Amino acid sequence: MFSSKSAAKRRFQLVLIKPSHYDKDGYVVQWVRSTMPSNSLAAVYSLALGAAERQLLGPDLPIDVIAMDETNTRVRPQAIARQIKQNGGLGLVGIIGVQSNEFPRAVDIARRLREAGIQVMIGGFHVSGCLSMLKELPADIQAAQALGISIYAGEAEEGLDEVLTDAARGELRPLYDHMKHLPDIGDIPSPPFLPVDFVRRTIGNVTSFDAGRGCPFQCSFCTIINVQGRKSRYRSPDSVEKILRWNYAQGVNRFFITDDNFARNKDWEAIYDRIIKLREEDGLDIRFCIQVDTLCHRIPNFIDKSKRAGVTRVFIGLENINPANLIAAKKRQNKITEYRKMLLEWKRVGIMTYAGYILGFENDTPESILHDLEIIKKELPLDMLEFFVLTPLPGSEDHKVLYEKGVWMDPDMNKYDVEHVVTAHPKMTVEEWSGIYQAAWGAYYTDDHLETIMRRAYACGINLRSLRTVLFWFSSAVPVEGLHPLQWGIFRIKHRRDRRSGLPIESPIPFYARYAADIARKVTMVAKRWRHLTRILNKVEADPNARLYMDEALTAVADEDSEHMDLYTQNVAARTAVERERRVAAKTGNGHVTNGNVANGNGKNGHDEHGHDGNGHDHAHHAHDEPHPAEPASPLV
Ligand code: B12
Ligand code: SF4
Repeated sequence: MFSSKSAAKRRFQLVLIKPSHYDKDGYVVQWVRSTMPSNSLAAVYSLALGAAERQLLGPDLPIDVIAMDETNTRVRPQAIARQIKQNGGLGLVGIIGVQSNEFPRAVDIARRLREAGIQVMIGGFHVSGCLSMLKELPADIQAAQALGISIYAGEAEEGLDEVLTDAARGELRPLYDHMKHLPDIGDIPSPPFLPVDFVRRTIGNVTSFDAGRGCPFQCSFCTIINVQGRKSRYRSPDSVEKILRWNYAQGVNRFFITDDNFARNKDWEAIYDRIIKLREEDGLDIRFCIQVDTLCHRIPNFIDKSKRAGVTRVFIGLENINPANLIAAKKRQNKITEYRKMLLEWKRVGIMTYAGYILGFENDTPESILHDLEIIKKELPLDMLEFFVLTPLPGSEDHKVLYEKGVWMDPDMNKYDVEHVVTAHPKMTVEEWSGIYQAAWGAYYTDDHLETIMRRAYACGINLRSLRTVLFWFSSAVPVEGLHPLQWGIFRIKHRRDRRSGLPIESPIPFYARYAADIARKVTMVAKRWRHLTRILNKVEADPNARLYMDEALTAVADEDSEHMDLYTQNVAARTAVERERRVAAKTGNGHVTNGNVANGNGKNGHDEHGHDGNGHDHAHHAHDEPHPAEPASPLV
């Protein structure tokens, strides 16, 4: 628990909690150290500190801001209620950045606070998504309001002051709806920030911030465009510099930029230029992980400037390799004919790639998914692949359509973590769909393929020791913990009494016996997997020819690919997509079929025909992304 506090009699207590969610047994998912600090919490915490510094509630009512992230800190509603009462009884608990899968836990926390007479408000993607897409409030949000929980939809940048003022008068409204007006975040005085003690509860020396919000594309499964809009809103380079310097001054120098698509941040270049100046002229050792789309390589300078700006890892929304699925999901900007070229470009500069892959599009079957994974392993020069179950997340067009048609969707929001099947599929039973999600991890991260990934990386100058950590994390989370890698952490904490409402509190002996057995099993598995990856790493490093490694995936993109590569020939949809791109290429005078047009956003076309062989041997970046020796490396930056 971290608080900004000074002495006075009556003090307004603002407690900000980023909630976790429940595991399959109804216990809170919590770690000694969790994956990374929440930017939603950083954003609201910083705005709240700003309000406290401005003495928003007057000189006689100072504000203490206390933040906690439940993924690494136990939340004790009674202790919070006590603290508010001890400080004069005025306060608000804000439950922050609540995703759909976290909503049941958020309500459980709120219920106990409401019973103690404390004012509580819930904000974040679940409530914002529902308000933006549905005609009426869904039952779970109405039930929360019936408990006296106030709901905040939309962004806090222009609405937090009003909330605090109302809360100080004890007059919170049941609903604050800011969905119609998306605030300008360019130069706000309080951009996202969390103190270093907070960052230390997560892995690595990493914090997160959003350099922008919004994405121009229109994927039907996406919530972001309906909550944050399709127009790019972004922080100024000055504001980004402020965030970086604040963190650098407290010893935090790794950053996850949370923009869902940093390549479509309209000001990406000015932001990069500022970061490059900080690195190259002012000597700040800062590094980044970003998220981009599959056409980012077509934006002039984007990849080269990413490298110079200290990007070490990049998340890419690959989603699927069957064009029929991509078209059905309105993900038209994803062109399979661009995938290899884009991945080779990242390889050329030695940046690790993580691709998201969604399972359960309408043409998917267990067999087709396994078949597609083999193609990916053979033909795409990709490092990490992470799997998601296609989920109608509240806030997405998919959810809205099913909701309005009255199609069954699982009412338990705790399952909307993109790992559970929550609706029906035209070609797979629920068991088949869940089964193939579990099986996909093992099918991609086989021993042979782990070695291939390391060999490709070594040949491209990627630091193998950093890669080992990331491969370990992404290949082990599901088999060891049964959780997606983005939800994993170091050492699972389970509190017997922190169980989902409605489930019984277990007696201590069976609970602790199972907990201890679980820990022993996991520690053994983790040690075994780490040793195994180390053996593969040593084998690759000991091979005198390892730098010369070459395979089909690393081979330069060529016209003939479309005749023999399975990626382009495996089915009618793939062949049609190649034909279409061939026609576009002929019209625009571009040589390769891999030269489709950028559909939207920064859309600068037809550039950058380097013909790299993906084997750039840019060994200058060796050891660059090594973590501090005393710090467990982050799987993200
Ligand atoms: C970074 C990120 C993460 C990070 C960190 C989480 C975080 N919140 O920072 C990590 C990696 C941990 C993560 C994990 C997951 N994530 Co995530 N994540 C994001 C991402 C890309 C950015 C979050 C962010 O910083 N947004 C910017 C902030 C400032 O916006 P915000 O959260 O809406 O907060 C603003 C307002 O809502 C409001 N507000 C919020 N709370 C409150 C409270 C009060 C009192 C008030 C007044 C205002 C207020 O003010 C804030 C400032 O303006 C979002 C997409 C997105 N664009 O937001 C997905 C997103 C939130 N994640 C999503 C999902 C599904 C997941 C995972 C389930 C995926 C997985 N299988 O691993 C896990 C679940 C984690 C868990 N439960 O343990 C979904 C949630 C959709 C939904 N309807 O639930 C999103 C929207 C992406 C998507 N696919 O649609 N995620
Ligand atoms: S590219 Fe990503 S952020 Fe943009 S609409 Fe599609 S899923 Fe959403």
